[in-house]
Amino acid sequence: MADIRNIVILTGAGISAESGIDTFRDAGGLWEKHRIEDVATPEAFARNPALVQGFYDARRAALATVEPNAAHRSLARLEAEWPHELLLVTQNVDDLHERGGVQDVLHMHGELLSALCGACGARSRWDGPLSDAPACLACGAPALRPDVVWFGEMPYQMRRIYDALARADLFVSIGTSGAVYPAAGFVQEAAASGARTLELNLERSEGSHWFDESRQGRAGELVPAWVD
Ligand code: BJW
Repeated sequence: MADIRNIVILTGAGISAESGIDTFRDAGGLWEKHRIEDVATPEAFARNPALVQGFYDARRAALATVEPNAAHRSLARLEAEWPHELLLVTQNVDDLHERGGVQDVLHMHGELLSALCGACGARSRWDGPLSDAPACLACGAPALRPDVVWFGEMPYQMRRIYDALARADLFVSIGTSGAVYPAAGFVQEAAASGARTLELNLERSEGSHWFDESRQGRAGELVPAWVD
């Protein structure tokens, strides 16, 4: 790593799997139990808000029962010790990176423990059931929605992410299937800027061929081994 200064790390559901959080596309994953069109689009929320809120409320409740794992803690150690620029971008809506000790996490697909005002866009921390959420503190609109990025919506902080990818010397993707854009395209962005690219995943992802190197295994083992 002697010639590396700027690092961008992208994480996905696989990094939280060993903590006991369901991934989306693995066998038994969330998209086997729920149809995307029923729970993860703005149209689904407009059609049946109670169903969508119930889906997210169950995942919020489950979050309180799990703990960060060795992979989350290793990234916290790397962040604390890395002397140059490091941006951790997660597609995950859980808070396990923060609870594992990472100071600065960019949640590009939003956060379970946050509510979003559909009227004015204000975001507020809310860890209770969404049906009990108060009116928006900023504009008074009564109905808040999950603060997550659904299909067809713009992920958060794309400018900051693309700027970091343009400066990156190393891009590392951890525990993501590479099935969802724009995150699936970050490896090509980073490579086009001259970064070295590394994938750490249980199996080869859909975009595995774009990486300079791909290591297969559990994040709880691969990530600490890479950080050390
Ligand atoms: C382990 C492990 C262990 C397991 N250790 N590994 C181009 C072509 C076609 C379509 C599109 C396109 N560009 C955009 C689109 C549309 C769409 C899209 O990508 N569709 C695809 C299905 C093709 N994208 C969007 O709509 C996005 N918005 C958008 O593009 O806006 C326009 C725009 C244009 C230009 C620039 C910027 C924006 C929004 C996407 C929102 C995704 N939302 C979700 C739900 C969030 C809320 C929630 O959590 O409910 O985000 S969907 C779901 O998938 C969730 C995840 O963050 C995301 C990615 O999943 P992830 O993390 O990869 O999980 P899995 O389950 O897929 O994979 C887990 C991996 O871990 C597996 O590989 C396992 O092997 C591995 N693993 N155990 C290590 N122990």
